[in-house]
Amino acid sequence: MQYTRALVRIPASSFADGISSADEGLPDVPRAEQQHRAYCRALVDCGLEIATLDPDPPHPDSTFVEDTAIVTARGAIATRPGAPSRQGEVESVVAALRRHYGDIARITAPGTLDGGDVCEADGHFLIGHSARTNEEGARQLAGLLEDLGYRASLVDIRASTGLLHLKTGLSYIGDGRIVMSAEVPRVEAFGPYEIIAVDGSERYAANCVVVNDRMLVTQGYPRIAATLAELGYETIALEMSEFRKMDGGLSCLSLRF
Ligand code: CIR
Repeated sequence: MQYTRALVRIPASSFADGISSADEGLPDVPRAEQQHRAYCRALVDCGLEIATLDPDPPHPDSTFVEDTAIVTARGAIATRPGAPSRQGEVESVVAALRRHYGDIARITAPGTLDGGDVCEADGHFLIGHSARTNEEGARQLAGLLEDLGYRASLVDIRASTGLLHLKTGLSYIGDGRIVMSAEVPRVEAFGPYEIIAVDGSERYAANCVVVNDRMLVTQGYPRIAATLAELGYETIALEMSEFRKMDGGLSCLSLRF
C-alpha cells in the first residue's frame, strides 16, 4: 500500500520513566529527540506528510504512537493498551486521526490490545496474543477488521518471553515476505509467506518498516542489511539506541496511513 501520511509524537522529557525490560541503561532524552528527528526526516524522504503531536510528559511511553491505534486504508481503530500507564495516550491520537478518518472504532474493556501486536500483510492481519494484547482484545480487533473486509489470524506469542509484541519479532516487507526472528513461533498462519530469518545476534533488527519504495532499518545490523540489499530493497538505516533501551523499535514510532 502507498502511504501519504504519518503521525508521530516527540519523546517526552519523562521518556526515561517509561516501561522497559531492556537491561541497557537509561535513555538520553536529547539523543532520543535527535534520533526521532532523523526518523521523521526519513519518513519525509519516503514521501510522507508528517503530523507531529506535542510531547506528553504524563505518559513517558507516548512517543510509541503505534500502540494506540490501528490504521488501515479502510478505517482506523483505537486500541486499549495492555499497560494501564499507557491507556491515557489514546485520546489525543484519536483526536488527531479524526481529521483523516470518519468514525473510529474502539477496543473496549475487558479487551486490551497494543498496536505493536498487529501486522498487516496485504490485507491479512496477523494479531499477536501477548502479555499486552489479551485474547478478548485480539478477537475484538479481528471482528472489527472483518467488518472492514479484511482477514485476520491470531498468533499466540505468550511463550516467547523475549517478545514484547508480535512486531518485536517480525515485519511484513511486501512481496509475500516476512522478516522474522527465531523467537517467533512458526505457526500455521505464516504458511503463505516466505520467511526471511534474522540471525539471533541481530534479533532487534526484525522490526523494520517498508514505506512506499523504501525500507527503514536499524543501523548496526549488517547481516540482515546484506540480505535485504540482495533481495533488492532500498534501505534507510537509522540509529535507534535510545528507543531500544525502552523496548521500542522503528515501527512503534509512527502510525503510517
Ligand atoms: C512499552 O513497554 O510499552 C514501551 N516502553 C515500548 C513500546 C514499544 N512499542 C512497540 O513495540 N510497538
